Amino acid sequence: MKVVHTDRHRGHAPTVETYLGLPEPANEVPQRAEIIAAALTADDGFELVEPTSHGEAPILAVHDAGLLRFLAEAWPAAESQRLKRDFLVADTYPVRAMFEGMSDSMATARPEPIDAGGRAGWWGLDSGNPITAGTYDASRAAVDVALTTVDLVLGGETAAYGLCRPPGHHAARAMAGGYCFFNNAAVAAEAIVAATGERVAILDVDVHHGNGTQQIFWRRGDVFYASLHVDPRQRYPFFLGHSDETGEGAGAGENLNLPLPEGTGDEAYLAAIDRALEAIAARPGSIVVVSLGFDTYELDPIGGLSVTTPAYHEIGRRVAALGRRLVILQEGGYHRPSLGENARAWLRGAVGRPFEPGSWASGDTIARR
Ligand code: OKP
Ligand code: ZN
Repeated sequence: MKVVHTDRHRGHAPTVETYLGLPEPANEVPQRAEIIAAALTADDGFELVEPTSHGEAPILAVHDAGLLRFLAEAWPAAESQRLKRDFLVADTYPVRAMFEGMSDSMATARPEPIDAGGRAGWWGLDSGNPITAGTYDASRAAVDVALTTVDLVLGGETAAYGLCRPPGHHAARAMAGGYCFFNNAAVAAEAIVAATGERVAILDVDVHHGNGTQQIFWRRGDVFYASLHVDPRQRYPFFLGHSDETGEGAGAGENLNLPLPEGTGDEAYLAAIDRALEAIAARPGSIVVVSLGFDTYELDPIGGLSVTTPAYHEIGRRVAALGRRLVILQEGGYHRPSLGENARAWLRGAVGRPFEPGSWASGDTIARR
């Protein structure tokens, strides 16, 4: 299987994120992608290739031009304001209740702030998403990784894997958040629709609900979004991801949320995967975009579910058994010692190779139960 990867992700290198107002070690760090790339390099079934540049147009097909402009300008603007810190997070967010009773245009057509902290609130969802000096370039590279993975599959590969970093599924049309800046999977799905005229399904198996992907395709009948995730009342992004969110307009019935209670293990998770796969199989189309997260893992520090390494192999196998071509794009996964093995297991399952667990860097054996 071809693996699209570039060192440009390293530009986004936060060391700290804020959580409930206090600094903590960052979760979404360069080492995540390095560990996965190393594990796949060591397995001779994978071939690493560099992405090619695809420009701004495919991004602007799903994102507001203002978001792109903000992300390009955020760091230089923070520097010229002489903010003495090595990352930017918002000061103030335009929360709905601020505009209660006022017409919609009061919330949507106020002038964009000039101050970096206000502007980050205008374009951002949460205070745990640091923007650093290299964030914009790394985020553009992640989109190029996703689009190059699409090119490989449109060019005839049955499945290809894009090692996107930073991830993308929390980024909405006009909003960054949750370690995400551009929605790599949404850009990919849109590019597939544009190139093929076919319907596309997105299967999101990151532990968090992909609120951004849901939002982008909410009224679209040509892109089906199915997501398995921990109950949003218990985890980020908190305000979307419930099972009664099914889409509207042309997209009515084309959004499937399968929230799972904290602690859910392999058996119930695999049953939910089958529900999502049945829904995809019932719809036309020959390509599935997978938003692949390993933060469902039993030891993930922020996840909350309890999926194991052998289950990842089985999930990859079942997804491939759809008989559709797969554009597999990396989202989250924060238990770094297991990331390489979990990626190998999933991707080997997806190409019909046997589960052959290696060992983690830590030497832990829990993955082999
Ligand atoms: C991104 B993706 C942890 C706070 C976590 C944001 C989580 C974003 C996850 N202390 N806040 O879906 O893996
Ligand atoms: Zn996640």
